[in-house]
Amino acid sequence: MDQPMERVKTEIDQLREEIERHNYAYHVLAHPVVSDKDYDDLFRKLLTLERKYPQFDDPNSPTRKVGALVIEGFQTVPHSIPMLSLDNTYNETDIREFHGRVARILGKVPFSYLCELKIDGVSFAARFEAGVFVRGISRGNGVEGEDITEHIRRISSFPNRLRRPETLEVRGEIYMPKSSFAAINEQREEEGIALFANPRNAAAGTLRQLDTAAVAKRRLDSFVYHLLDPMRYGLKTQTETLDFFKELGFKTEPHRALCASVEEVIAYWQLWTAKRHGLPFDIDGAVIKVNEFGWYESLGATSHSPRWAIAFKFPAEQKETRVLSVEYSVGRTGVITPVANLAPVSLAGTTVRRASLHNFEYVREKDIRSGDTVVVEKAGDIIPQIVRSVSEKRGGQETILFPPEKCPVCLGPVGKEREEEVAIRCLNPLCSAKLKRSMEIFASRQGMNIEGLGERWIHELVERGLLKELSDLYRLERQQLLAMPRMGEKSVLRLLTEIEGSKKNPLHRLLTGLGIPTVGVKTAKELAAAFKDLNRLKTATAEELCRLDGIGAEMAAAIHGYFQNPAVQRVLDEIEAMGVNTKEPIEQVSERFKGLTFVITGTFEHFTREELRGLIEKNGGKVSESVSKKTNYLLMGENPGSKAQKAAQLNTPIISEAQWQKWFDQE
Ligand code: 3BD
Repeated sequence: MDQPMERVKTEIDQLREEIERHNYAYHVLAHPVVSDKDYDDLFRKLLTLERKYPQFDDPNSPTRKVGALVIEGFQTVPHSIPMLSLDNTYNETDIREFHGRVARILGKVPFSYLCELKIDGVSFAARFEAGVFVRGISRGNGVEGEDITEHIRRISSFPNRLRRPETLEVRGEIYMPKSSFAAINEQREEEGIALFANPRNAAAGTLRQLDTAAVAKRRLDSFVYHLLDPMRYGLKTQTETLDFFKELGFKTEPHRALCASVEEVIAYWQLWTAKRHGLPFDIDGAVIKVNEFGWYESLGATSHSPRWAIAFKFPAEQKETRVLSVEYSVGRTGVITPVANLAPVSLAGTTVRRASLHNFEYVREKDIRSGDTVVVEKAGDIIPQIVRSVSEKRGGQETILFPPEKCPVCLGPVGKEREEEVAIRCLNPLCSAKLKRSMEIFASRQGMNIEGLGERWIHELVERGLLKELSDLYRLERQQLLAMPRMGEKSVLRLLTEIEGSKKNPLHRLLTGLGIPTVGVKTAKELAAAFKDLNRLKTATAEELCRLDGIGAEMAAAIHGYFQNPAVQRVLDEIEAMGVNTKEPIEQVSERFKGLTFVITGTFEHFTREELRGLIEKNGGKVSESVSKKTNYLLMGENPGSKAQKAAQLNTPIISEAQWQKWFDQE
């Protein structure tokens, strides 16, 4: 390598290392040491360098944590040694029996138990060579699993490079935090897609996706708890192994406890039976392991599980209550969801009053009736679920729930949008419930951020016929608002100012507020940054959309389909006609070209003209179409047109691609 290239490589390596350190501080220690802005700057700098110098590509670069990669299918990989199962118990008697057996076999030697929380996720194996992550495998049938390397790479807290160049294999659990699970299901309910039953299923579903970017988007996380061949690293106990993991940069579950007796083990299990709901992830019990590896051999294993460890599971918390009534609620996309109003019960730390019945398939399968006594449980310990109805307790007053024949809100027609869908929707595009939900999303903080325009006002305005579609918001008049109950001069003025002010929002807020299927804040920002202008985005093909980071084929199709809808096109035209900004402002990174006007001509080896325009504008310069006396530089590529002649006549300085690159290299 020549010297400048070596310098680039060193810079890339240093940036990767620095970003990895920040990732560790943020995702593992939960103690960020830099601001989001500084982190972002480092990340962008690395991205730019990696794009410019693809020869230094590395699949373990921190930039890959967020990069999209669609794999073609799953390869089957054998495990280096089979992944064992664990024996299960649910009560103290069984755990004493387990201890009795261990104590009998070990005789008089002193030993202790290490108690770990049992993460309710999906187990995996990960191999490292000289400190570099090389392969990740799902548990599969324990003997062989599927290659999920690219998925694991995208788990934020997972170390793609260890802090020491060790060659080793670890095993652990991939899980989805409760908060991510709740957010994903909320979105799925809105979209009429089947819900994940619990965080474990959601994690497993995410790992089965060919679009590996889903891992980053759905925020999977991991803990490691097992090392193959620990003696090779001089480790003698599970405690030491977990400390070793920490030193290497792995995330380990922090609530473990070393116990000297079976009484302490039982106390640990009782403690966590009570406290489990306070954790940010699901656990389904504790895993009790003999701490000293030295005793493993004499304890041995059955054909499928070791005799030195056992899973001590929690009973699931369930309660009986009554379905008082069932409401049919209509979402933004028209999906009609039956929701049960329950006699309040306290369950897993909160009072449960309502439970979604999801859809009418679910109601029919479980034969849940209004007035039934039902068993409720919390899925993922957050969302109350009706597990079953207690039909023995029926008194004859219960009513069977049928799918509605018309929309409960607008009385319009209902039906399925696609045959395979379970969701039944209101098909009336003018349904007021849909309009209200759309308005709420439009005005929301992450959307157009119209303060003061909440559920209540939207309800009033829609009921009074003042809002019939999104753009009507910009047609509201002072007199109309003053005629509303509890609306004084001041609040009317404030609301109108907020609405007027929202016209100046950047494009990404408009995109978020439109509630485009699959598009949240992050994707909206991505789309706005890439297309800059709603009119360009509207005409983008699915392939163009797919090329963006974080947008897979499914999302691209959904976004494209949305903009193809004539009703959507009409609403967007109306919004634009009302003077709402549809452009994303250019993000200024420097003022180095302030006051300078460039003209671009010809074709370039390393840049598209759009990219060059972007670079000039970001740095404060202007780009104009034709050369004049006001032109400061002509940026000239191969096969320039007549602009080059004009520049020569006017003595305009001409910059070649090589010179241009030098300008930027010297930074
Ligand atoms: C956890 C085996 C041993 C290494 C075998 C002792 C059964 C799932 O937090 N330790 C843990 C956890 C799981 C474990 C072991 N320690 N095995 C452990 C585990 N802290 N969840 N498991 N597994 C992992 C399983 N998975 C699917 C089907 C059958 N068995």
